[in-house]
Amino acid sequence: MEHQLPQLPFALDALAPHISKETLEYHYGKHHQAYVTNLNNLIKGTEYEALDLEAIVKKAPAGGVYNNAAQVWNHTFFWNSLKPNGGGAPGGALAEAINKKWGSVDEFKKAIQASAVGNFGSGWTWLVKKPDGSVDIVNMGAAGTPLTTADKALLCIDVWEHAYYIDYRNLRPKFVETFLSSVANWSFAEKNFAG
Ligand code: MN3
Repeated sequence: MEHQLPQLPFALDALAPHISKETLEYHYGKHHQAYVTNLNNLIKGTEYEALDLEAIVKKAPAGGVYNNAAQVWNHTFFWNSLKPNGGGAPGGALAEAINKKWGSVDEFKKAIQASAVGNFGSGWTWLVKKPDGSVDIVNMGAAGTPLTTADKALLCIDVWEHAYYIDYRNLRPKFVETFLSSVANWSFAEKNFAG
């Protein structure tokens, strides 16, 4: 099957000034698009051609097919982890699970901020639901994704430099802080936690 760049769930300028239109033109329009294009080229004539995206991520060994498929899936998940006028705090059952693990939403925010800032090099910081129903923060490098683990992804932060360099230059801590305060999509995470 031919993989497509999904629609962004908001306008390119809808997250400004926190995440600029220019960042999204590159990050969505060029980086995410390139992963889609690369994946389509790599799977031509292979066993992966007939599989959907999640099946490819789960099946492909380390290498180009895996990297591009996982990056396509991760970026789509990341766009859904963002929303205009987001931030604030999670609610409902997710908030209860967060309180149980970290004591409070504020302590959780400190923990995910520290994890994302400390995720060395290019990668992803995930809030996940574990098989026992508890929540945790997982750092992954490169194209790492919870899809290949027993955990369920709830929300993610892309900490590749291309996610923040135009707006924040080298200041990843400021980018993560702004993600949490202004654009995190907690209703998406709550839905994933419930599902
Ligand atoms: Mn990215």
